[in-house]
Amino acid sequence: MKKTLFVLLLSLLVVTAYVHAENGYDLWLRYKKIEDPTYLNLYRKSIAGIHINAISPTLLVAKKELEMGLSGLLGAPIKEVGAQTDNALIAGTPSSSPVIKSFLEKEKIKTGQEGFAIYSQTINNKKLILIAAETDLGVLYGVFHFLKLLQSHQSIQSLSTISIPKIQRRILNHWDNLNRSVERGYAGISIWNWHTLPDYIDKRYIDYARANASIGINGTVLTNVNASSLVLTDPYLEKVKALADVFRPYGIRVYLTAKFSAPVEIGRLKTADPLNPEVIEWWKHLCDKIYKMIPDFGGFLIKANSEGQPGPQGYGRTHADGANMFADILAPHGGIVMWRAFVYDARVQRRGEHFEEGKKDVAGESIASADRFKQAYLEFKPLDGKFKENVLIQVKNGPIDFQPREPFSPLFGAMPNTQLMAEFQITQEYLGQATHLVYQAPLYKECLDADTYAYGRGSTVAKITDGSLKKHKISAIAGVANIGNDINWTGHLFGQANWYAFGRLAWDHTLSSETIAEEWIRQTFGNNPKVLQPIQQIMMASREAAVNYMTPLGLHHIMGTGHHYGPAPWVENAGRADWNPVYYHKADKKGLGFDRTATGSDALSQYAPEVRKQWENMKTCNIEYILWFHHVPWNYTLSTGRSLWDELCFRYYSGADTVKWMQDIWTTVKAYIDEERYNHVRQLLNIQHKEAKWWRNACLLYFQTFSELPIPSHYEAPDKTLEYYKSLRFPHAPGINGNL
Ligand code: BDP
Repeated sequence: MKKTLFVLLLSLLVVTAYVHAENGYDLWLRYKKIEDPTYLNLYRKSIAGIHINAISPTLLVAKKELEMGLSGLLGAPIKEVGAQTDNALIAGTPSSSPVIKSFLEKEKIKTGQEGFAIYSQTINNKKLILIAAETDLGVLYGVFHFLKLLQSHQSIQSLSTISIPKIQRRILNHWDNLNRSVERGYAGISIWNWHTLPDYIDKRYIDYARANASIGINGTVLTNVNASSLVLTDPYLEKVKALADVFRPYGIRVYLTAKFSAPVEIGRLKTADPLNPEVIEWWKHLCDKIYKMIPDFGGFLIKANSEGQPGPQGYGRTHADGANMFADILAPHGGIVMWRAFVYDARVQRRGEHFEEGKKDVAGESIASADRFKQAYLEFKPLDGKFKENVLIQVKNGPIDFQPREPFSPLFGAMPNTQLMAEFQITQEYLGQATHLVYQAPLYKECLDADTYAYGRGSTVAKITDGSLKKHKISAIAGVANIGNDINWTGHLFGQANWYAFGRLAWDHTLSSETIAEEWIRQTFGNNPKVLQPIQQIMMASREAAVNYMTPLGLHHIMGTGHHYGPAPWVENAGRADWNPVYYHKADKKGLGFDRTATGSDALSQYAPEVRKQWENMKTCNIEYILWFHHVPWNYTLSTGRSLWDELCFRYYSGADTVKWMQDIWTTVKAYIDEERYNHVRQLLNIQHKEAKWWRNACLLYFQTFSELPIPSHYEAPDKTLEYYKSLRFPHAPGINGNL
């Protein structure tokens, strides 16, 4: 008897532990049984069973997902029913289902290549829910949308939704190396286990595909932009093919990074000159091979003549020559070239060289007016209109490098005859890496909604990226992934929200950050308002807080060298002038900030007159960008009524205080979520608060050596000296090659 009781108790314990164990692996696709009886009964009543004629691999995975999702959410296995059953849920395309066919025809609904329609219909006196699309992939997207409605307690009574993505290619960029280290990755090692591929298909690959499909991501670049040509060799292509086969039913195409020097490195040619016939032939042969193995291969992402990567300029050719060579080869296969505009090499002096008045750099620009900010525009604008139809120029959101806040890159408004795609960073290289909670939708939106004025008012970065302004043929958007093999995928649980937000905005850039946060929270933590509201508040405040405790008022690039972890505004000895924080903040006795007006580097001249006009005047320049464009005197009175120095103190302190507030708010959700995830976030918020104060103290003490002004006495004084902060070293900080 005792023994039975013990076994019973033990199994109960195991079950409870299982039920409550939430390590984050399931992402936003948790499909837990709906607890609220009102919704549970309503949904059970409205869905008698499902009807999907799974005639293709994509419809099959859609069916499986629906079965898994509904069984989980409704707490009982879902039945398959006939199409004539009252309350049947029917999902399909015109080829898989006559009901769907006549519905789409009757309603004249067009869903295109990837869109879907979800409608409540009464047909022959039977109430039906239809998930209809012209393509199988549209059905899969519709299924995920429908499951989201249930997970987030939405009404499914009178459905009439049509959803079509605004951007065609919604792509993750993995900066993953073949040795499984991840450049700027903070969530473990790469999820691609190259060693066991192609024979071993990790369940993660499938769950990765499900997660991406659920938010509409339809492409993945598997390898680092700092590329290895090895991935283009036969054994690796076999592995790439295995992944492509896994992802195909989920509508995800595989892309690779192509190292420009591959013909020399693995092809034994003497040159990689893009105009050399042998080189062209070599790439052509390679691409023929790839497409035989992977017929839907997406194409190449290329980082060339940037940060030491080889490129066409090494052969006296232009970016256009390089990109077009690939374009011609990929075109017959339907592939595209994503050519990155992240370049800043040519015109900045190396260490030991000095600015010399009148000296000209390679492009004829005076070196004294050099500014890394201007480089991409200077190199790419002259090439506008010179790229082939299947080339996209991939432009980082800002002109420098994924800083906590950047103005939009001037290139977005400068190339009317070129397809431009925006690149965002999901991984938080400069945003606290994987220990800070920073919800990035507001950052993405700030850029996407920015008006370039290039083609009149309303020429937003979003409309340039989605191709609608200039009626471009191909549109795309990229996000640098924050995914690794950590159990919860992203290191910080809230990193998942950034992956989610990128996908949602790639699908529909008009969604608000609040809406996306709400969707994510409901699916990730449940629908209790006592969870939803506080977490949404935390998320919405988090990005501005990070800007304030790291780089307020337009400061940028003042982080530690190499690993980019923590503050180091004092660094002045890095290998290139423009790797040094001092190059960017230009603090001196007079003031702070980079003069990019006509009296300075004149980078502002790269923007449309409307934008330039606003930002070139210290009085009208948004305070958030002021130090991006002006060298502001310490005692200058800003629009807030405070002097620059006082405002700087105010922002640094309020940034760190906001993190304290986030910690307090987080404690209020304790009773309503599982212990595991509660404690995970609680501990990381402690780190974030500690590091926010570190940033604040180190930066203020350093800038104080120039301003010579006191930190107002009502603030808590820094508890360490500037020397202490300067002495800190982090040789094993994660995210740089070799540091796994
Ligand atoms: C910078 C990263 C570096 C990347 C580079 C890039 O520090 O690791 O290789 O961007 O985008 O942000 O190519």
